Amino acid sequence: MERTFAIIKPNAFIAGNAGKIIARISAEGFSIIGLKKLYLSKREAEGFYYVHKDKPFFGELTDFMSSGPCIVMVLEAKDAIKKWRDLMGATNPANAAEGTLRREFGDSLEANATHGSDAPETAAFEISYFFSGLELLV
Ligand code: RTP
Ligand code: MG
Repeated sequence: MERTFAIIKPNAFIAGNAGKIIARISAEGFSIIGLKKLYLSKREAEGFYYVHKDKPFFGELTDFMSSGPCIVMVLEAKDAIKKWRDLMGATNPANAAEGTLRREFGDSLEANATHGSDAPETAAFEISYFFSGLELLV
């Protein structure tokens, strides 16, 4: 079993789609190990996305991520990192396959409904950024 870190981004939360996304996560066979609603500050969003700090979209990305509530989650499954990225679909909703979350709930490249870790090391950093060990007891 593997764990990954997931976010339901502000556009999906504000549109009222968080429940549908969580239902899909369960239907696809993930265990939800941790879950909470947060309203990130600009500073907190910058800390989370520090790997992108030199990218041209960093300012807009962190403005968007601090523009409304998010749901942050720890998901567990076999090959959870890849399984969750496959369920999300391509980064740009315009390129995401039919049946993926970003195709269904994404509004734009930035407001693409969900986030997922891209490797075991980033999953470990991202989980620990938002959750303590005590919050992840099973
Ligand atoms: P994520 O980290 O959110 O799961 O998405 P990802 O791996 O598919 O994409 P990544 O390259 O890590 O980019 C992080 C988020 O930044 C926004 N983005 N904007 N304007 C742009 O060119 C651009 N490129 C990426 C997206 O919202 C992406 O999810
Ligand atoms: Mg990424």
